[in-house]
Amino acid sequence: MEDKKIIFSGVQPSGILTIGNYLGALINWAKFQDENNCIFCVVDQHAITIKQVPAELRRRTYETLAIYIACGIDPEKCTLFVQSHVPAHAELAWILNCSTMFGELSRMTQFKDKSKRHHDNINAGLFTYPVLMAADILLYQTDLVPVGQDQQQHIELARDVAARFNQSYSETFKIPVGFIPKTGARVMSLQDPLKKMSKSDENVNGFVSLLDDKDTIMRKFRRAVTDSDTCVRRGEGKDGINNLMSIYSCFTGKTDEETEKEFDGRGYGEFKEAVGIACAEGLAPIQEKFKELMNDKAYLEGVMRKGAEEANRMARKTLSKVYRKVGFVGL
Ligand code: AQP
Repeated sequence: MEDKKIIFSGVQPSGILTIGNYLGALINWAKFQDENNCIFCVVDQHAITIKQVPAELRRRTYETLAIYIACGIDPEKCTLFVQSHVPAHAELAWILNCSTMFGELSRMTQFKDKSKRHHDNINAGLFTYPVLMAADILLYQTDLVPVGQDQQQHIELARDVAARFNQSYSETFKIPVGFIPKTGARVMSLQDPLKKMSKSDENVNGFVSLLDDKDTIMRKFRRAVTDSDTCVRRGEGKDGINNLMSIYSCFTGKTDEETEKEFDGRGYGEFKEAVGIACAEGLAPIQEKFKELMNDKAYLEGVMRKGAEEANRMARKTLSKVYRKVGFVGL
């Protein structure tokens, strides 16, 4: 049992999860759950770095948890919890803030992107977001963090901060490693294939939400921005088609060669149709399970409660070690 690896990851309840969140992160989480100690969190404290409507945040927290379970993450095998139910995250983040340099945080591309997108609300939380994320990961002595490509820089920061803390105060944190999938690590917007697909994109045609119905999914793929070529083949400058080919591969398991052969002599229109169908079929069972779960709030709250107890126990252990190391008086 002792050689089981600890896996930690989370998603912000800042919108309905997209196929980017699913293919970049969630789809891999379930693969780890039989062999490892998996801890998956709904990171509501991260979500408020961008303005949220409180009632929507509350609803989306339930929805995100329900989506985790609907995607096959089993609460009997994993610890599933909500970040704000475990105060140690915010507490450790404060300590780590004091071991993180302003310059390091200034280099984070997500901060730069989000401050551009939300220029009227460049708050300190948005700036220190990666420190809270480091706390999330380090509290559980995590070995592996399955995330999409966009989080790689934040994982690097978590590693640097952990190593620095260990060096200053003696061995305290395990140094985590990021797990980034080969396909699906960076699903791009359907409207701007140079931009990452994001659940909070103001252009709803840019993303496919996990809860979109079949007609909506088909419409979004039909409208997907491509290029003036007609040949379904990967290539430079064919970002839209490259993206659709990755999505198709994730949902069907087909290689690029197989896809190119399948659509040889057929146009983009037919290919978009096929991607839409594959996606809608892949999401249908998740949507069905999701609906069932959302009708049983008591069950979801039971999962949250049990998860919070387990997570609090693990997190407290690391936090008290940290408090001792930095010289806080324990009573
Ligand atoms: N487009 C994507 N392709 C692959 N993976 C992605 N992830 C997000 N977008 C893509 C992965 O999903 C996990 C959870 O992300 P998050 O919600 O914590 O934050 P995010 O990366 O900022 O995701 P969004 O959808 O872009 O959220 P908003 O719009 O609220 O900022 C992470 O593992 C992430 O890599």
